[in-house]
Amino acid sequence: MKLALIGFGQAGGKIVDKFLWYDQQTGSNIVRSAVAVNTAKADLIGLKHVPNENRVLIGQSRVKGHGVGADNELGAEIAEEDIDEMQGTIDSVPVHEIDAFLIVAALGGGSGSGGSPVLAKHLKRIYTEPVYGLGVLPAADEGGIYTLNAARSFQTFVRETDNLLVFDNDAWRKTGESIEGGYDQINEEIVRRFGVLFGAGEVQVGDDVAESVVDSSEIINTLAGGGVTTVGYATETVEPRKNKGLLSRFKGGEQDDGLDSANTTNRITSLVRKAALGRLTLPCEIEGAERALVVLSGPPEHLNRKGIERGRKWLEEQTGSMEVRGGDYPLPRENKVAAAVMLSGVTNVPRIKELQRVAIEAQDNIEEIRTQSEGKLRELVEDDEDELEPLF
Ligand SMILES: Nc1nc2c(ncn2[C@@H]2O[C@H](COP(=O)(O)OP(=O)(O)OP(=O)(O)O)[C@@H](O)[C@H]2O)c(=O)[nH]1
Ligand SMILES: [Mg+2]
Repeated sequence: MKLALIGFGQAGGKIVDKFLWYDQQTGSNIVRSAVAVNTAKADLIGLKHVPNENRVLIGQSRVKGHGVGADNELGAEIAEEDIDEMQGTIDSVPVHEIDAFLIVAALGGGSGSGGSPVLAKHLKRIYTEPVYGLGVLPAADEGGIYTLNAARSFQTFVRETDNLLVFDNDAWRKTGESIEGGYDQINEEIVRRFGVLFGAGEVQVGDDVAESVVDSSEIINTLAGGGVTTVGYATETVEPRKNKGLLSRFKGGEQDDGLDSANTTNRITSLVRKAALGRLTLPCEIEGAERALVVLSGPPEHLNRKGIERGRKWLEEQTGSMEVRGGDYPLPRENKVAAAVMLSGVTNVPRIKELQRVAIEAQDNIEEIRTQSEGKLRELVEDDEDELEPLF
């Protein structure tokens, strides 16, 4: 399907930049337009692929191009004030050519965390196309303020979007590696997972004929109804037909694909299991997910309807949902088969409960410390007031 991507804040901008890179690499053709919005000038300059004219600096009169320093209330205020500046650039998006908007932001900071729910609300008022969010949660050890920002933004962003796709930095940190150095890899993981899904709905009629190609309407219907979405992914390397053909000809063997269909079916079902039970973009219990979509990508001779059908049935049993869709995404030149599983409307998410608990604790602490220090400052300064005259 075709998307208008809007990256809000530093992480949002970097991830959108990476989506453009992914599009170039794979020819997946999902990004119809890409916009980056930020209060920090340096972050916008640092982008590589987002066109210059689509980089929008907001809040200049308030923060002089230096970011909002993780103050997401300020981020939200600035977004409200400068909504026309953003809209001015979004006006250049050929809306009749897109299937949806996708606003990408990290929820732990300030600009994207505060601004993206404001932008989502605005876009939903103006356009009939769905407005989705892709929200990145902070790692658990980033501290109280990031957690508090994320919990407040999450709550609002879910409400203001047609669906919120979530990626949890905490689940993806590699041990022993600084998260800073790891962001590039994490961002690649993000665009690969969501890219395969959105790319699936972009197969052209007349492309290598698939058994049951996923259409963008199936992605939209899986996301419809709102809530929170998580994505699983698993791959296995296979031998592409070209090499196989050469090899078998060399050996004087059979000329057809020579693939055992039972093997193909088994491989597909086991990949679907691995994808759904392995690490999800937002770890959660898959039982109770309202809707799901299974996409199998890879060389067409390694895909079959029976495998997808079995994987789909298995997912129905596991989630208890009656709305599990499935299909192919043929990629003739790939040397791997991949299963991407999108679980929408998940509700059993311990990580979100924990995030909210820590956020409430942080909020109470911040309030208490503020009251205490006001008292202490008064003690420090006013103790002398009997004996000293203030200057004015
Ligand atoms: N996945 C991912 N997360 C990132 C990246 N950079 C920062 N983060 C996370 O994003 C959060 C900070 O959000 P930023 O996007 O830097 O904040 P911002 O929207 O620019 O807001 P301000 O800097 O406060 O103006 C932290 O929780 C980080 O963990 C990135 O490249 N990838
Ligand atoms: Mg920033």
